[in-house]
Amino acid sequence: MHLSFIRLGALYRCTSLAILLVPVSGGCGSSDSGQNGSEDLQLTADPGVHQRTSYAATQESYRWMNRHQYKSDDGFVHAFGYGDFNSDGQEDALVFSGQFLSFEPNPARLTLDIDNAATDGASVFGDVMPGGIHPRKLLIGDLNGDGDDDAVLIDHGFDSDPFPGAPVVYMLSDGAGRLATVVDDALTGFHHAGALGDYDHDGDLDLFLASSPWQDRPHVLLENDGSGAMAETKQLVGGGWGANIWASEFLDLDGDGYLDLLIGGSNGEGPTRINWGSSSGSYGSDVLNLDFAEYDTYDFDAEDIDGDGDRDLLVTLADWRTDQTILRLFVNEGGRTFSDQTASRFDTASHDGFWIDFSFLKDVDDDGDLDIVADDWGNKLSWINEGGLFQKQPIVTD
Ligand SMILES: [Ca+2]
Ligand SMILES: [Ca+2]
Ligand SMILES: [Ca+2]
Ligand SMILES: [Ca+2]
Repeated sequence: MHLSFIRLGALYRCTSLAILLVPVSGGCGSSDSGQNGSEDLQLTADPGVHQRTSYAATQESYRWMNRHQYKSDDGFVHAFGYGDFNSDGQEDALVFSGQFLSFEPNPARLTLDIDNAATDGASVFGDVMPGGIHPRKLLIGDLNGDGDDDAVLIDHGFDSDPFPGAPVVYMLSDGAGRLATVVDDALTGFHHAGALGDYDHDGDLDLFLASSPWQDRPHVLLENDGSGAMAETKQLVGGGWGANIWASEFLDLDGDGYLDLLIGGSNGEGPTRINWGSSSGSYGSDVLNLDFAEYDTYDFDAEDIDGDGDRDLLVTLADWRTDQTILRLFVNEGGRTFSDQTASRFDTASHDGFWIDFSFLKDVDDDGDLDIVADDWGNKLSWINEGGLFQKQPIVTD
């Protein structure tokens, strides 16, 4: 059963090309100043900017764990992440579960030192755990620049009419091994996706927050003041994308030193879109659209899969009618062109279990190349990379 099935918002469709994808310039939202509130920051290219993202933090720290052990029998887990939240040098796991059609916040679970003692970490929050109503994604990164991991909860709230939304919840380190919870009620909305990245190259992590334009809550870019406090910019991403966004990541896909912003939703309402970053620090004037027909886009991953030094793109899709997952692999051919090599690199590029909320590219069999791993409702699902061909493995049940 889909957790988020509404499809509201304006139709917003641009030119889409399949198979061999070529650059699209000046497409949708072709005006890059004025009307969409874009900034003109005159940034210098930064080869390290890709690493200052929640995508990179998640990719680096991801490991398989049955996150569903932290939910109740009638609940679910999408929002989870790994980091060192109490500053002791050991990896911790922070998990937000939820319950269907609930209005009540569900307390998070923090497990400290998951490799050794695996103790409950409520004390890190002063024994008052932050909660989520329908948590969708947890963003990890150092928001306040003290070297300790912080987190941002993306939550869409009660999943039925009138979709009252949920606030953004920040969890910020205090430098002494504790996290302070900051609930931003002003940013209440149907938040299904978000991403952290230093889009303005000033060294701190900024926030892209997908919201609910059909409730007059636009998707927004927020700028960090360096302390973890976020202020809305006037930039409307993608020239005012009017539909829901189910997936978003900041990452440098073309490797030019500017963060690109990848967004996707219900592809019947609009294409999945790569908003190319530039020295202006704004998004929407230069895009590459990916047409996935009627599928929904749930996740993006970008790593060097073919070993030629550039980032290739894995898109995780779902057929909302059947819950079938469909993977699509686009190999980077340089010059912002990509070839769809799904057919030649997968034995089976689909999955018929529970829909996959997030995929991860990790070397799970320690042979030096990247495999694909995902979660099917607490069961491990993987595609092992054998010489460039991804071979689907039987599900592993804990
Ligand atoms: Ca911090
Ligand atoms: Ca910044
Ligand atoms: Ca880029
Ligand atoms: Ca590559």
